[in-house]
Amino acid sequence: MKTQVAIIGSGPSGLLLGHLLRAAGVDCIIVERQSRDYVESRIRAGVLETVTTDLLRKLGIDANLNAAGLLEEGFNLAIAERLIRIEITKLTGKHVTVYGQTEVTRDLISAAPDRRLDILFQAGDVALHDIEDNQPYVTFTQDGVEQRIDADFIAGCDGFHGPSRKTIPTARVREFEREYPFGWLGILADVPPCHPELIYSNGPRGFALASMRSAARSRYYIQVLLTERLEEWPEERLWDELAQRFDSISEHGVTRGPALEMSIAPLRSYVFETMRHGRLFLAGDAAHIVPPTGAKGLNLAASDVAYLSDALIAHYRDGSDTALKAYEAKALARVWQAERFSWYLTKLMHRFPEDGDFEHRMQISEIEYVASSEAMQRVIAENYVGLPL
Ligand code: RFL
Ligand code: PHB
Repeated sequence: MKTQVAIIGSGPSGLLLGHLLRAAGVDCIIVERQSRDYVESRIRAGVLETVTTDLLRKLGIDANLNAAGLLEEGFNLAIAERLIRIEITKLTGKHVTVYGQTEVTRDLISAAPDRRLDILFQAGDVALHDIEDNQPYVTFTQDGVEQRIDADFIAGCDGFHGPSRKTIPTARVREFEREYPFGWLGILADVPPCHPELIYSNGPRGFALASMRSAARSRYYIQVLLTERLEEWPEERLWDELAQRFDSISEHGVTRGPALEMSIAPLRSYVFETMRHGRLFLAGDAAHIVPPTGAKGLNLAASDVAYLSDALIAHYRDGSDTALKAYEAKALARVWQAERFSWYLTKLMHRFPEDGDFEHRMQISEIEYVASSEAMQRVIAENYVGLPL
C-alpha cells in the first residue's frame, strides 16, 4: 500500500488528524492494533475545550455533539463542606462541553467511510521503518498476512504504550516525568448526576470528582492508593464512599445504580521533548501524559493535531515546510502550559501520602484564597477552558 501520511493509532489524535487531512484532500491510512469494538467502548475523557469542539464543527462531525453535548458555564472546587464555584463563562466568555471521548471516537469512526478515511483495525506487530529517510514505511500483520504501507510521513498517534515514540533514538531525547502515588478509581452509571456542574473535591478522605455524561448518566472518581485493587471495591463500597463525599455538598445527592464500567487509572505527568524525528511526528498521549485533574489529555491531543494537520496540508498545498519545522516548538509550548495546570490542580486537590498537616493547611489556604479572589478564579477558569491555539 502507498499513501501520503501513515497514521498509527485510532484514538482521538489519529482519528482527528485523519479527518482533517482527508478534508483537505491529503491521502492517509490509519493503522490500529485493537478491534473497532474495543476502541469504541473505551471509557475515558469527558470534558471538551472549544479547541476540540471547534475541530469537530469544522469537520461537520458535530450532529451528536450538538444534540447531546452539555454546555458548562462553571465548575466547582470543594474543600471539606465548602463549594467554590468557578464561573468560567463569566470570567472568560467561554464554556466547556461535557461530551464523552467514547462518543467522540464513535462519531469519528462512523464518519470515516463516507470521507474515504481508511482505518485498518486489528493490525498486529506494527513497526515503523526508515523514519530518518524520505521514504519511511510501516509494517504490520492483518489476518496473518504481512502488510506494508509506504508513506511520505508517519504520524505517531498511538498513545503512551505505542511503538512510535520508542522508534526515536534516545540520544536526541529528553524525558520529563512525575508519577503520583495514587490513581483514580472511576465508575460510570446510568443515574442522574448529583450536581448540575462538575465538583472536584478535596475532602478529609482524599480527592473525589463528580462528573457526568448526560442528565441521565454519571461519572465519578475517587483517589485510591496504587496498591488498591478493583476487587477491593465492590460497587456498594464505592457508592457509600461517594455519598460521604458528595451528599452534603451537592444539589441532589448521589443516586446509586449498577456500574456500566469501573476501572483504576494511575496518574502521571510526562513529556517526551521530541515530537518530531525525521519523517515521524508524534501527537497526543504518544508524546505527553497529564494527570486527568483539569481534563487536558484529549484536548491536548486535539491541539497537537490542529497544528500538525495545518503543517502537513501546507506541505502538500503550498510546498512549504515552514509549519512542519515549527510543529514541535508550537505544540510543546501548549503542552507545557497544560502540564503545569494539571499538576497544579492535582497538587491542590489530592491527599499525598507523604504530606503532613502543614501541606494540607497550605492546600486549604490556597483554596480559600481562590474563593476570595476573582483574579485567582480567572487564572483557573482561563486554564480550564483551554489556552488559545
Ligand atoms: P489514545 O486514546 O491512547 O489512542 C492511541 C491509540 O493507539 C492505539 N495503539 C496502537 N495502534 C497500532 N499499533 C500499536 N502498536 C498500538 N499501540 C497503541 C491504541 O489502541 C489507541 O487506539 O491516545 P490519543 O489519541 O493521543 O488520545 C489521548 C486521550 O485518549 C487521553 O489524553 C485522554 O483520555 C485523557 N483523559 C482526559 N482527557 C481530557 O481531555 N479530558 C478528560 O476529561 C479526561 N479524562 C483521561 C480522563 C484519561 C483517563 N485515563 C483512563 C487515562 C480520564 C481518565 C480516567
Ligand atoms: C470525566 O468526566 O471523565 C472527567 C471529567 C473531568 C476530569 C477528568 C475526567 O478532569
